Amino acid sequence: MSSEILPSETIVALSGGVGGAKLALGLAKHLADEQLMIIANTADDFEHLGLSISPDLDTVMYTLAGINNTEQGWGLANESWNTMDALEQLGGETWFRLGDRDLATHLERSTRLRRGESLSDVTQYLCEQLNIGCRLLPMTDDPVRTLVVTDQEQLSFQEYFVREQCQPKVLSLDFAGIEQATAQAEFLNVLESDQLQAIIICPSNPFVSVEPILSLAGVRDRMKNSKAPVIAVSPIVSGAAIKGPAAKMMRELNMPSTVSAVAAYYGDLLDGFVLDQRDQEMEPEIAAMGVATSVQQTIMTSLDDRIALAQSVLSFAADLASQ
Ligand code: FO1
Repeated sequence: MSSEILPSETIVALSGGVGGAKLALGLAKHLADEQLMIIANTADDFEHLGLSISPDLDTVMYTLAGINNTEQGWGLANESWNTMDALEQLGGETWFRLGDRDLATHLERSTRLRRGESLSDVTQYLCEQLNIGCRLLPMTDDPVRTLVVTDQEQLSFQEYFVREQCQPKVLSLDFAGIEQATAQAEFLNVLESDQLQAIIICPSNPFVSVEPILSLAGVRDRMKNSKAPVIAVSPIVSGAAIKGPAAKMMRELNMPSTVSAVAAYYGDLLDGFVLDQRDQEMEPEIAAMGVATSVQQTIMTSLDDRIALAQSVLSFAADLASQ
């Protein structure tokens, strides 16, 4: 088995927030900066308190910079909440918690976007300031917004996720703006590149974190046509999401909350699927879909776990590429 990745070869990782960011960090520890391109979902983005908030981009960015809040899973470590406290006293909106230091990111992003810079340029600028070497890009520079149609009302993603704590029953999901949006140009180019070594779908929510990226015009076709293997890492372990509402959403969308249902959801896009040791009994079912499988320890508690899973995924990709 060869896990050797040549310097000129590129790995693309598609990521949502927390789970994706963990694997992205593991990949960054193995690869040279120029080898790794991380594409973050921006359909969770929203405008709040007059600011442009990009939660998944920021979770990945803070994680790569080593300044993320590991207990919360989002935001910055060593955060203070004076602005939120003061806002509360004034009767302002505080259901979406923006820490004092995190606010600096949203202020700088919003100022630059208002000046006419693209989200890609702003993200690159912020990454440079935080000494992040690999490429982190939004899936698109155009606005795409997830709308959650629930049994009660239609909600923006953050209203559903944070304000309503994922309680309402999900009937369907809609990505407003997806048809008008153009996938990030560098992302589209790399999907057509001979240098592309693997496309890794991180263990992120398939429906709200990965699906918006795949739904951008040209992305799915280029992934299917790429010679590089497409490998997904399951965000579901033993029928439960490692974090977030993926399993609950699956049941509400009339799917069993299993790893094979995740593999079936991605369908013929996949060459390989990484499932957790605890779901080993599902391996034959996934193999029967014509997808190569790799059983790993996928729960990433420590930095060593992130590095080990990334190594396994890269080895799996190298194996599939050599077949
Ligand atoms: N998640 C929460 O559960 N509560 C919050 O108050 C909250 C604030 C927040 C602020 C900035 C940011 O970048 C992310 C934030 N998140 C918060 C996380 C985030 O909204 C979700 O984890 C993602 O959208 C899901 O990937």
